[in-house]
Amino acid sequence: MEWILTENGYDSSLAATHGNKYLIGNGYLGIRGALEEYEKDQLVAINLAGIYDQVGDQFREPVNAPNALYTFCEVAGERIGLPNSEMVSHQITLDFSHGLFSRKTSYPTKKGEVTVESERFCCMEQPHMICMKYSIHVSEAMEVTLVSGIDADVWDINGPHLNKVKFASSSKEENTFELSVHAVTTEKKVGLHVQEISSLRILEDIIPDCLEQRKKQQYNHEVVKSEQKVLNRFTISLPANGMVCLYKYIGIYTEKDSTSYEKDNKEQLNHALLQGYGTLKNEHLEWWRKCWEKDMVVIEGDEAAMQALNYSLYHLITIAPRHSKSMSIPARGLSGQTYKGAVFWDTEMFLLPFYLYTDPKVARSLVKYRIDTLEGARKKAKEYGYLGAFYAWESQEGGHEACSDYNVTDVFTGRPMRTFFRDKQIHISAAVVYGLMTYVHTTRDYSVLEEGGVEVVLECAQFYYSMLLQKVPFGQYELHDVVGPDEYHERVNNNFYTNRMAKYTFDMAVELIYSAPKLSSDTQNKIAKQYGLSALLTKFEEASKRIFLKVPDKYTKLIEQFDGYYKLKDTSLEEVRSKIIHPKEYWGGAYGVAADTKIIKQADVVTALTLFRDEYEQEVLQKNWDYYEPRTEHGSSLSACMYALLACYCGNPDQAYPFFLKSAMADLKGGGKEWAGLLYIGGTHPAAAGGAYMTAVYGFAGLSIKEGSIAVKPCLPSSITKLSFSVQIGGKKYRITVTKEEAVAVLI
Ligand code: IFM
Repeated sequence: MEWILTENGYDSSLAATHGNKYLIGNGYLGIRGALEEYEKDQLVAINLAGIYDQVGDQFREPVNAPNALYTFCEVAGERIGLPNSEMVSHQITLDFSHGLFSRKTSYPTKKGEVTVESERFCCMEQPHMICMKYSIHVSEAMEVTLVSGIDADVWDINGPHLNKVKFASSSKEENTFELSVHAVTTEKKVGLHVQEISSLRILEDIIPDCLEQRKKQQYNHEVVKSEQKVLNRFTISLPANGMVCLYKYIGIYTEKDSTSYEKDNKEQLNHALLQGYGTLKNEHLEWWRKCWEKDMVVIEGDEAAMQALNYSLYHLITIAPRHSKSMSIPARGLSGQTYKGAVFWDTEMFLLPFYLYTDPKVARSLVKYRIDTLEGARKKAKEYGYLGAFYAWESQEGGHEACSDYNVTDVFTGRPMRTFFRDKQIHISAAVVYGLMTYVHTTRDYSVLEEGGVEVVLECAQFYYSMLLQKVPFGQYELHDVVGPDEYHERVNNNFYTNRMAKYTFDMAVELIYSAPKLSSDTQNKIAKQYGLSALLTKFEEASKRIFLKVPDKYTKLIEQFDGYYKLKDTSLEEVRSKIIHPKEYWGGAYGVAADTKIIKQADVVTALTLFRDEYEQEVLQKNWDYYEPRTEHGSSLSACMYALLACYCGNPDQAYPFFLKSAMADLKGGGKEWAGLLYIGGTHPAAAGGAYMTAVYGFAGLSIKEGSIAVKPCLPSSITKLSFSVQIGGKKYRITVTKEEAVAVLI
């Protein structure tokens, strides 16, 4: 099985898009699909997971490591490379079945044709390692200079983050060279070490059938250092049809990885050199082969859907924090610094299922991240005058809230706009509980509850309890002044989704209090001491019963998104779009084009109905789908999959299909919103990828788990004749096979 994405020809305006689409990564780092000669203007990034830095009062964001892939060539003293040189052909390729990026570019020069080829991969087994092969082939005899090293002048949105940059260089044995850079971040002075060992090979006369001739390697070598770069320059006289090839082994470590990080880095590279490029590549390919054997979703009858879905899974696999026991995934994966590298509700509500079913250790790490950041959530609740835990809307390491009160810049005035994502999107805490309890119910790994999970649930329930308002005439509990998933309507009362998720949180807290006797005596004592459990139980049971949930209208079967939604202007999406003055203007906020209309940003009521479908008649699900879909902009990549899922739950897989494809193709096709006001929000879309997976598994295969037993029910769209995949549930592995007529789950 081989899945290859290819782009022929060159268009410099696509550098940002290709950076995302051709991304490779291994969870520790992500490398944008940028060319080796690119510099920061072309958004080159080796984005590091979980290392954040703030410069002055700018947004805090993840750090991009010095770029050790930096390589180009010179002919007759002239630099050759894109975007500046004329070329005869150019191709980039992502083999996403094996996590391999490659490129091939031919340039006409005065001396003859020069062809540059490269291949790179991030080692999956050794997350600190990147390998690259770079070659220059010449058609005629000529002198070429291959320049390669480390560029510390990296792309930052709110940088620069790298300080005290120190370079070192040395020659190892024959034809092998070492370069390194050490830098520290601005805010927390975290040390970062990037090292490369490169090995040069000159191949002459490479006409087919000739054996590689390893003659004495003839070249001049010098090291050039500038303030921001350290480079090896190799000047070689190549005969016609000659080729020079550089193998680079790149290691990246930070002080957060180990106390002896520089030493560890050196050691892994020395070992890599002994193994050699071929061995490392084979190990890498084997890792992917095994991974697909386990995780591929096989779709018969619809090749495009199969490719798009597995491309989405490729992205989820490349950003999984397998190297950590407590780490989550940013909303834009490891594709750069957009959205401040922050973790949103995307993780729990959209990404988690894929990891739960394919790699529960990763799912545990995502859940543990929330447990370990409870302190940050407690602080945030206190800051707003509430009890319990209010998780960060945009969470960085330690639960640090990265979302500012002025998160968007107005395109018209250039002034910061007051936004309410940070203080009003309270549904985030319920998402954390949803993720944690889904993990527990699916894996039956109760150890996370012992390790702080119980506190997370109780504190989130406390938070909602402390926010409840009691309506005098009816005694119902309400949640006012919130922002639901539809961010275009701010500060609303009784958002249906939010209230339902708060109720869910109370229910989970009640469930845990009742099952407390099953926990270890240490945990029981700890929580009994910290919380008056019986008083909490009474409060939460009461809250769950009395929280106000809008009910479907008797005649229309519709559920109002929030109080007063029906009074808004009922206009069309086209009409709202026609009011836009600036292509990057923000649709929400005080003056947003959607704010006074019924046009919503993303699935809201539909998300709630998807999650709690069993509580409603099918007619309610369908009527709400029909009502809200034409009023949804799908301005967030999280939206389409919820419509796809609900359509499946209504028994309409063909209605679901285009929404499924939209999610699965979010990064293949691009075209998503790249700007919110003047804030760049481009990058990859893991939540859409996770949503596509959810649609296949929960929607088309109808997988559900109730009290530990699994059920499947076929709901395939016309184009798909058969669907099969494996899942791990409760420590057991199942192979699910779905045809139009039947769905079966077999224990494997
Ligand atoms: O979490 C989402 C939010 O719901 C809509 N805007 C983008 C965020 C990150 O994906």
